[in-house]
Amino acid sequence: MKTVYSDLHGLQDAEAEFIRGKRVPSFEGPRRAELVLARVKEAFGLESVLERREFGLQPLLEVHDERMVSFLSDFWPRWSEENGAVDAFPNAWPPPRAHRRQTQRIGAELGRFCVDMSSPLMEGTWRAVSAGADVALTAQALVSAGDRAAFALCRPPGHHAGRDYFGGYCFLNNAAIAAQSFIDQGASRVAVLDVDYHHGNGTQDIFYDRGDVLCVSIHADPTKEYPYYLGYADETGEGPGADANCNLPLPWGSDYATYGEALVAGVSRIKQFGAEAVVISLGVDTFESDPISRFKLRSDDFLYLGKTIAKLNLPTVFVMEGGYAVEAIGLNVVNVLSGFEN
Ligand code: SP5
Ligand code: ZN
Repeated sequence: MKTVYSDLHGLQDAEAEFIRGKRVPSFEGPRRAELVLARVKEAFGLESVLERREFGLQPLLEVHDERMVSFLSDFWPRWSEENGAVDAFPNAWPPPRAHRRQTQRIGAELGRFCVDMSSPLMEGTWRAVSAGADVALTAQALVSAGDRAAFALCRPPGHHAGRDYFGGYCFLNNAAIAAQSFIDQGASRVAVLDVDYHHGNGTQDIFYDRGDVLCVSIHADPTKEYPYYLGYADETGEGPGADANCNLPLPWGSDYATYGEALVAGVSRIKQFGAEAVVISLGVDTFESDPISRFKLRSDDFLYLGKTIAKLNLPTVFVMEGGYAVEAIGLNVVNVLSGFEN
């Protein structure tokens, strides 16, 4: 399997995030992708890694609000002129029923789009995240040109980014952008299977009222875990998207015995739906030693995860999402991909 990678991800390099009132070193950083890349090269060979091609803004605007995309691309000069070269966190958010009229303060506008305190904007954010979207689109293009599968080694991740908001370390929804691209190339039904520990709230948000993209997410119970406000089993889609959303929340402490059952259920939903291609939001933060998560998957379990996904027998784009146990992230990702291939 080919892997698509761009080192521009390194421009998103947050020093810190805020967890339970404390400023702590960011769990999401460049080392994650570097370590995955190193393992991929060992497992699949140096020549299996390709640079991204550039696709421009249009594919981003198919799934994201134009105002958010231009906010992200134009943010830094305005912010740094006012505040200096300091990572940008919001400190105000519009309450429910607030006015939509634009303020004259960049920090106040930031709170309209940024939903939490884990995802600072910095000088290189736009270049990093637009390169990440191109990585996903390049992998999608390989698959649409006939490769059975490809791995988009995206960083930062994307599945928490909705149509017009970002957060959870995510800015542009790489998996949604790839899924939409299959549709734009003529597929009538596509599925996104999100195996990250956290609910793929952004992806769900983007496709919730659409019947052409089925979203299936297996994740920790949102009553206890980020993203909290979405990810419940009774969210099944609306309008033309009725019954095209499937959430499979699992309790803290779930191991592969429990996880594997949900995975088989999710995979059979995708078969039933009649998807012509699948995009996997590949987070490995379900790993037992993940520092911010509470599932109990072992490294070998990721082989089975990959094997089960392969049973779909569909053109498959893997898109990197979470996973913060950096010492094992490369092994866990490569296990999914190898399990899929063998
Ligand atoms: C893509 C992705 O995996 N994003 C995850 C964002 C999670 N942000 C909230 C983290 C809350 C951590 N709470 C538990 C801390 C244990 N020390
Ligand atoms: Zn996650």
